[in-house]
Order: sequence, then structure tokens, then C-alpha cells
Amino acid sequence: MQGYSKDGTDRTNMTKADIDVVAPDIIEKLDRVKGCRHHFPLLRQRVNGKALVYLDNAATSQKPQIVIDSMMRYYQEENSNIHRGVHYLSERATQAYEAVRSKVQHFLNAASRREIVFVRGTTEAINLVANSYGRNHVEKGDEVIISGMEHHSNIVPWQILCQETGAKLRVIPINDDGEILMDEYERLLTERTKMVALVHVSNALGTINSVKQMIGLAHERGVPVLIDGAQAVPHMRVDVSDLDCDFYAISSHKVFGPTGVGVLYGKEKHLEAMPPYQGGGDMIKSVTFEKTIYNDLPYKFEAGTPNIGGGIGFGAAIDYVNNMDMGAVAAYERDLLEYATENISSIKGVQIIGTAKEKASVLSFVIDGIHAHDIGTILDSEGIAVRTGHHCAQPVMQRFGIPATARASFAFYNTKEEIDALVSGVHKVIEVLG
Ligand code: C6P
Repeated sequence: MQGYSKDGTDRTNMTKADIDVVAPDIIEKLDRVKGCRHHFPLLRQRVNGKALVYLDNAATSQKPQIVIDSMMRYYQEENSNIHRGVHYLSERATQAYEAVRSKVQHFLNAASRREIVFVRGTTEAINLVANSYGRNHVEKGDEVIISGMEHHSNIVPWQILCQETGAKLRVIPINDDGEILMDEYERLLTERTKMVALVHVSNALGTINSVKQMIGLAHERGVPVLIDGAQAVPHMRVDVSDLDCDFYAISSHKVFGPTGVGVLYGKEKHLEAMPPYQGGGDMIKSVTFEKTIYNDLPYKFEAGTPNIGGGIGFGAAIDYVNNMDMGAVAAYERDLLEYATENISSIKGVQIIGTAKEKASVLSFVIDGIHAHDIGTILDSEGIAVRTGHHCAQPVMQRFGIPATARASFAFYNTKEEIDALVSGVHKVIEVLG
């Protein structure tokens, strides 16, 4: 997995040995990362009589106390609709909610607040782009490129667009390690390509894609690129200006915030030219039966009362992450992933799915002759939460010729002791069902 230099901004490739030998001060930082676990109250509970081992962070991450408190405070002290009232509470709620927009702008290093559109999550962000940008730029005979490791959220909206317009969906194949074949990508990029949509970090395989390079290749041909960043933001600093992506989609709940809120980042030039995705309150300047004048960015894309409490919680989650040393987080998670990979893959009959060189802390695996759901059920009886199934990435399962995997996904609050519990759990699965 990609790491960061000590100031947490510049990525390096640190191995465990580098950390131990070259940078002993990092050890202290790693301990500090581990120490954050007590900020997450849910992790203290017992499940099925065992200490909970929560390894389903790619599905949704747990929430630190400050996120929970911020939402409680909002509902106890500030709850009111935003952008609508002149009364005290409405003003206060509006200010708090709009302050989150600025936090997200800085979190992603976007050029302007106008480029930050609040949505329900990554899925809605991608649907917004496919419906609004897509319908205005993609026609019969055109092509949209995605990769073979996309989540359904970054397949189906483009598939619908292609069906409705007569365009073609092109898929970049992946190799046996779960890495994008770059020469195939370059071959697919032609004058027919009107859009490229790529996942930054695969939820099913853990692969970190070289999106900056891929964006550059698309831009050389004048093709815009959307990045699905749902699984990237919990693990690395994302800088949309540096990536130069046209759109970037994220969900709050993957990055220690509440569910039901997320962000579409879009370059202002695109958002300005795009028609609204949904109509309703707040996205207008004026309405008559004859004509509606749409609101300015980003409100043009924010019809209806948003998830205000969720937005406030998202802001608290961003504050929380901003206070972390992401370099140390990356190094810590890399260490967890290496430890888990080594110990799980050495169990007879276990095969890891997703062995890319650049990986985030996601470990998908199968066990000979045992269905993933049965693995999940036995692990659950041990208090261990993993996700089992196709992970909303069925084409990835098809690529590897399997129906499902068990997936352990780690956050910085996980520990090696929890991985030991997972390893014992897998032994138990084999003992009972093997
Ligand atoms: N993946 C998982 O268990 P939403 O549901 O809109 O917040 O995020 C959708 C999404 C899009 N892209 C990627 C890469 C994702 O991982 C997800 C969500 C979860 O892997 C739930 S299916």
C-alpha cells in the first residue's frame, strides 16, 4: 500500500522493515494510531459472547464519539431546515452545514466550494454524473470506459446510459493479481471514448489503481474522468487538484462519518454546463409555470431538504481524520495487511483473491470446498464481522471464476490481536466444515 512521508503528505513505499530500521520514530506514531481505538465506542461490545472483532470496514466504518456527539448536539440544539428560514435556528443550522462544505473542499483540495455537491453517497454521485453529464455528452456510437473491477455503482449507471443512448460500454480487463492492464486501457481509449469511470481503490480486491496516470492518458485525448473514491478516502489523502480528475465521488460512512451523505466533486466548468439532475426546492432561483431559473452552483444539484444532521456528522468525521497523521495510518494499515496476508494465506486450502502490488487494507479470500457465507456464519459465532458474498462487484467474482469471497477489511483501529482471532476463526471454519 502507498505510504506517506513523515509530514503525511508525500507518498512513499514503506515496508515493515523500513519502519523498524529507518524510522523508529514512526513506531511511536503507529502506537498513537492504535491508541485511537478508544474513540470508537461500538468496538467495546461483545458479540456472541466474544469481544467484537469488526473487520467489515469497507462496508461501513465505525464512528468516533465526536461524530456521534456532533449529531446529537445538532438534533438537541440546532435542528432546523437550512437555506430557508431567517430565524435563529435556521441561520445556525445553515452556517454549520455550509461550514462542512468548506471542510470537504479543503479535505479534497478542490479549487472552490462551488465544486462540492452534497449527495446521499457515492452511488448517487455517480448516477448524477451519468444522468446529467452523460446524457448531454454521450450519443449513439460513442463509448464509455470502465474497468473490470468496478463496484455495481460504477457499472450500472453507465450501462443504463449506454442502453438509452446506443453508446457502448468498454471494460478494461484485469490480470490474475487484480490489476488493470494498462496497455489494454490505452488500446480502448479512442476518438469514440466520451467518458472514463474508474475505481480508485477496489472494494473487492483492495487494488489501488494508478488513477493519476490513467486520468493523464484520458486527458491527452480530451476525455473526462470520474473516479469512484469510496474506498480511497479512508486510507489515503486524496487531492483532486493534483489528480486533475473531472469528478470524484465519496461516501461519508466509509470515512468514519454517518450514512446517507456523500459528496460529488466536479470541476466547475463541467458542473456549470450540466443540467440539474433532480428538480425541487432549493435548486431554483425562481419558478413560474412557464419557466424556472436554476440556482447557482452547487445548489443547482441539491434539490430538496438534504441530510443536514448527517452533513454535520460528516464534518466532525473530516475534523477527526484531519487530526490524524495519515502517513502513520497508511503505514499501520500496511503492516496489518501484511500480517493478515501472511497468516491467512499460509493456512492450507485458503486462497487470497486480489494480490496486486499496490493494495489498501482489504483481504478477500476463499477456502477450498467451503462457501463464503458459511465462513461468515462461523466467524460471526466467534464475534468476528467480515463481509461475505460478491461485494456488489459480481464481474470481479466472474473474472476469478468464483461465486463469492469472504472479505476482511481493516481500519486503523484494528489490531494484530484481532487478526490472530480471524486466523483462529478460519482454522475453526476448516475444522467444522472442511
Ligand atoms: N461498497 C462494500 O461493502 P454507497 O453505498 O453509495 O455509499 O457506496 C457505493 C460504493 C461505490 N464504490 C465502491 C468502490 C464501494 O466500495 C461502494 C460501497 C460497500 O464494499 C457496500 S456495497
